[in-house]
Amino acid sequence: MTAPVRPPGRGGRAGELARTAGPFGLGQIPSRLHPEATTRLVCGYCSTGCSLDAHLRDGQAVNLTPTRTYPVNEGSACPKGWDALTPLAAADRATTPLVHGRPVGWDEALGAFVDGFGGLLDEHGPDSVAFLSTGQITSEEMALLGAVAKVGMGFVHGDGNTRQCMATSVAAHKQSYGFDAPPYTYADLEESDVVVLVGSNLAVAHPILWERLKRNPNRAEVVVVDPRRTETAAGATRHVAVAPNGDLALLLGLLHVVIRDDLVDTAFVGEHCTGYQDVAALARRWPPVRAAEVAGVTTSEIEELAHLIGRGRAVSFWWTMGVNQGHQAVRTAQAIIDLALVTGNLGRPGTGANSITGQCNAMGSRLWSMTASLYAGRSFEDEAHRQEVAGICGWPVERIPSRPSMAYDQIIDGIRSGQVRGLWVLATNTAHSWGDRGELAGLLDKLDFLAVQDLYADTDTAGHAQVFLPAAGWGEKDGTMINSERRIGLVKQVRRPPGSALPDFAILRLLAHAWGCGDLFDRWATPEAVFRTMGTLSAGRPCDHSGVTSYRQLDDLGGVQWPAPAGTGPWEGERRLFEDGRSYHLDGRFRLVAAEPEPSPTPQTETFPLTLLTGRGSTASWHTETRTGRSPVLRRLQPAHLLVDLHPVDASRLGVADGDEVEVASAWGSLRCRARVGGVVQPGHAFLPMHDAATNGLTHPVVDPISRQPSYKDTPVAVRPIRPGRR
Ligand SMILES: Nc1nc2c(c(=O)[nH]1)N[C@H]1C(S)=C(S)[C@@H](COP(=O)(O)OP(=O)(O)OC[C@H]3O[C@@H](n4cnc5c(=O)[nH]c(N)nc54)[C@H](O)[C@@H]3O)O[C@H]1N2
Ligand SMILES: Nc1nc2c(c(=O)[nH]1)N[C@H]1C(S)=C(S)[C@@H](COP(=O)(O)OP(=O)(O)OC[C@H]3O[C@@H](n4cnc5c(=O)[nH]c(N)nc54)[C@H](O)[C@@H]3O)O[C@H]1N2
Ligand code: SF4
Ligand SMILES: [Mo]
Repeated sequence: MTAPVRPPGRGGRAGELARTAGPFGLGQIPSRLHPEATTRLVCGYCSTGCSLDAHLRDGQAVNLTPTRTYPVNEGSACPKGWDALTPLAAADRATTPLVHGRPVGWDEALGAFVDGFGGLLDEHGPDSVAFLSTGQITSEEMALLGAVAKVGMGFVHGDGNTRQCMATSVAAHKQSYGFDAPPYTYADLEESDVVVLVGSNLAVAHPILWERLKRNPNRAEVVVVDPRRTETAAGATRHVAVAPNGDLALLLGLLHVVIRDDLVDTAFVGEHCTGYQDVAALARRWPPVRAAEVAGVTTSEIEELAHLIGRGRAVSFWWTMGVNQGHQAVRTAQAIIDLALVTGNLGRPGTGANSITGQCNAMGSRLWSMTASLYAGRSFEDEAHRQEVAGICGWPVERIPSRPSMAYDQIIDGIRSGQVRGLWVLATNTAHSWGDRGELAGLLDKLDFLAVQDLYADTDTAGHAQVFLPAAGWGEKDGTMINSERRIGLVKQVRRPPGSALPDFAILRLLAHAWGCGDLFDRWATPEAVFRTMGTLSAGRPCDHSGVTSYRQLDDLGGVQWPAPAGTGPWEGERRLFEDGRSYHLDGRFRLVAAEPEPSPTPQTETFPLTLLTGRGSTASWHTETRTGRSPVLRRLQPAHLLVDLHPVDASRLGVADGDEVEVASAWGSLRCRARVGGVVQPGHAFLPMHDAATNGLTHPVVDPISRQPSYKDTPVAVRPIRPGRR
């Protein structure tokens, strides 16, 4: 265990710093607004990573259009991208630091931060503090946050909203592929003849990827596995309306038929995989009749889909939150990987077991955020890994924690138990997006110290903070982000942040100096300097991008997919992993992993007979709506009210008509909204978008035991009509 770090002079320099250096901090974060009339930058919402052209007047972006020549989006963007400047220009942007809600200068806010966390560390040790970060700042900011918090200040615990989002894929990839490495390139969507989307509402959540799939010239079969008849399912050639959390049984049934009917690519399995016998033995116990019953589908759906997959020339599998947010999520993701491996669908154009990420820089957070792992997919527990990082960064090795962080849910548990007393929340809106938010609000108030760093001071989470630090947003700072297909793209400052708001990068540097540990990060003076260090840290790792040494080079290339090691290249076009059939495990083989399906830990009851699914509601809504909710255009593209989807059979049984006001209740809370009655959900199910804060008043904190990712798609609820006058 690393002893709490107490740098000499902590707290002593905040005032001095503010007096001598001003809010921009040490003069090292100059405004870098671009002189040319148009410049391009990747979008700051979803993980597709579209490029947008920013059109500038007097150095400030006044308009955005999709970049025509960028390999990702080729001239398209969704409404969020087109309108991304509006939330930045909102009149209610946070422009000044706050201490207990009172506007203060940076020096006072920095001092309060140092006193708050410093006091807790001194008195209660490193297990009393934690940070929660994000997939929505630049990789350089993530790297600096981890460094300042853990190496500089002595934090051990820090996790991200990516735990709610990507932890399952990370765990599945690591075990199956040997590294957290989504293997695909977007062109695979266009090159498959069978595309299987599991728990992914691509048309809403990744609309530009949906557009690319629609360009597939092979008359591809598009199969959507989703309990709901989503926009994506409606636009597919087949919809398999699986039961919630029924995917693992379905996948075992598919494997059963593939094995039974000799559709296994025995050469691929023999040369490149281990674990086949165990998986086959398990799959043999799941004949279609058994699988169909648990998965809530018909045996002929299983038989037909298995043959489609087994006979396909190039089959690609794609999954997102319908898989990742389940109670057996990692094993389900791995069953998808198994199916791809067993049928030899990896490493060729149009194939792959492909997890799509969510946030613009979720992929960056997986490599650089210093939360679940040490830089570039290293491990905190590995002495050699710590030595490597310490050597490259010039840090005393003992300052790097030698034990892993608590996961998000464990940090919340820690607050409940009184162990965690101080929390630093950066670019995530915990009080809205975490399950069982009714309890969470109380827990945030229980903290001795809460610091929040955001664009807006009125978020659900910021409302609980003692110290609020106003951040610059996407478009107001430089750095890089990594999209779902591993493409490192550039974001640029095309607007000045309002008031005294600062890029997170600058805030972190100010905090480090105020703390007294700034000297450790002397070499990390600019985002580009950090990017170069990241390149060095990545060298020799699967994510090696040491060949890209400047932002200019990245810009000229139109983004680069990792790996891009020094001495290789050029890296034009689209590239996939595993073309040589070798995994990142030492033996070069892919691991087939499987487990028996287990019943949901939160089954329906007589009191709560419906299954509530939650997820993305519209292309124009982003998560907790702090950004998209500030755009009049995007608001007009969203439903005017919170709507719960119900099937007509349930609606008529409950006496609810379309548009009626209803109460939705679970064991964790209740909300009021309007009913939308139609054929989107199956009988026995309900759906609510996560964009309204009330939704997570209903959900529970059950997590997958391996990834600790919450199961947000399976809450037992009851719905009842609210009759006017009878409340
Ligand atoms: N417009 C918009 N786009 C976004 C976002 C946003 O907030 N708004 N967020 C981004 C982020 S961070 C993420 S992670 C992605 C998420 O992207 P998606 O994962 O595509 O979105 P979700 O709606 O969360 O969930 C996908 C589907 O899972 C289904 N589902 C529920 N339970 C199950 C199940 O047991 N099995 C199966 N097979 N399916 C199930 C739901 O019905 C839903 O249609 O979207 C990204 N893109
Ligand atoms: N019930 C249910 N709950 C869910 C989900 C679900 O499907 N169902 N999905 C989960 C998933 S996949 C995700 S990813 C999470 C998302 O949950 P959150 O991360 O809580 O959602 P966001 O609204 O994206 O919050 C990001 C915050 O960062 C701020 N911000 C934006 N840019 C910057 C920046 O550059 N710097 C700083 N300092 N702040 C910035 C924004 O204003 C906003 O307050 O929700 C999870 N919660
Ligand atoms: S699809 Fe995603 S990356 Fe592309 S413009 Fe829309 S939000 Fe931005
Ligand atoms: Mo996400």
